[in-house]
Amino acid sequence: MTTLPFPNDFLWGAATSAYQIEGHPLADGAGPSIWHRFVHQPGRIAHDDTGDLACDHYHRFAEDVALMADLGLGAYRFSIAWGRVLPEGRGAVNIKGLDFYRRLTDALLERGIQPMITLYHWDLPAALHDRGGWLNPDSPRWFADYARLLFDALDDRVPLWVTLNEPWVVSVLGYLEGELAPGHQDWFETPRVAHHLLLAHAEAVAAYRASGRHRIGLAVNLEPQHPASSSPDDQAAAARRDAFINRWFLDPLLLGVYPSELESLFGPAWPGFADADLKRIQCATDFIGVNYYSRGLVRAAPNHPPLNAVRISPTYAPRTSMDWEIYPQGLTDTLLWLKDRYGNPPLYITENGAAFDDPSPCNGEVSDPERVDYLRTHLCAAHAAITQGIDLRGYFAWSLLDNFEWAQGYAKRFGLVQVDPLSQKRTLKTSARFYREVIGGNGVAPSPATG
Ligand code: GBH
Repeated sequence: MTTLPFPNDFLWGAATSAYQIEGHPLADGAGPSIWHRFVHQPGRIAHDDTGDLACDHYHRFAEDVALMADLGLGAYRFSIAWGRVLPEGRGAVNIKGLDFYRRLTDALLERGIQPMITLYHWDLPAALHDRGGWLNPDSPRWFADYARLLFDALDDRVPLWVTLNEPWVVSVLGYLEGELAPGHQDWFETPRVAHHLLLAHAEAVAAYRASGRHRIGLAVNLEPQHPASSSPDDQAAAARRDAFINRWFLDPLLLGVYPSELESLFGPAWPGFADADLKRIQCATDFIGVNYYSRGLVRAAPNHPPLNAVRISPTYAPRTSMDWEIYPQGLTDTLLWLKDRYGNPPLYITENGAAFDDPSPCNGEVSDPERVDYLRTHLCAAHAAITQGIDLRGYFAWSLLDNFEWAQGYAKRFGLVQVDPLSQKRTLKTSARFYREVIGGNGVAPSPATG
């Protein structure tokens, strides 16, 4: 069986985020986040699950770093809870919170695992939300000040930084659909939040250029949008959704303009933005982080403003337990699209993975053949894009651990490692062993080896 080889210095990693794994969100003087508030509102989260304990990573990080070393990871992407470090979001520093991330970073480095730090994975300090949060025009400066603090504390040891995770999700699922914190449903707020997030990214990059010695980028969720039929209405709906999801943040960042479709979609809710802001936003980002899970199959839906389009679930196709279609070709297409549209930027796949209903452990292992298959086919898809000239530097599986899957709580499981939410016991899944082999061989076999 031939193995598809990856580039020599390719970085193999896994990813998590603070609120999803750490637990103890108020420990050691931390300030509450909008997520802490949100999960404690009844009915927001499936089964009213919370991140109060999550994977107890705050206390078990050493054990988890040992697991990472056991898998042979070369890198680990984690996020910092802003409110642990700055309980009020700005002002006084909480040294105990900062120390947690210092100890985690040092534990990784001792095992030869490169840290990739995400500064913002959705857990805005509640104190800042009370001042308007991302709607406040000062929010980019708050973020840059927080970022500078972390650069000063950790840049000597951290080679890769991500400013924001999925600003589209923050803007649209947090402020338009209300499925995620802070749970607003307001067309007028959404483009303003998006704009402040872009400025926040730009301000943090500018701060990094003044003192940072390594590389900084942005992580975006990308999903090709395909029409559900050949009808012109469905085709137009898919094109609208492509501008809305895939180009909203990358066009201004890399081309200096918002997609023109957005203004017509939002109509009176689109505020129009100063040229000076757009100049500032078009900043030299060192890499783009790609979070890829699936594609969208789109149908025109006149009664669904602002997009007048809905995503349908293709019942004939294989899907994960999130009901997302398994569509590896979309990863190849997405990576090639980035190369063609934006001039071959350096890329990392900062998230890729799947939720399945895993069985209980048997003989000390959890059998998850569907996840193995998902990883294998998506790694092959990434490899196909590499052979066509994209500049892919690394791959981070989502996720290291079964964790708190936001609005879905603990019911949806993305981990390479199973975590029993009661006993906190960690058990490797077959996919973890599969991934260890991929890392060890720096390559992937296109189909299961036989004999
Ligand atoms: C990621 O976001 C998160 O970064 C991570 O924290 C999370 O645990 C992980 O995925 C798994 O969910 O067609 O309008 O319904 C998820 C990115 C963006 C993927 C929205 C699904 C559907 C858009 N998601 N997308 S829509």
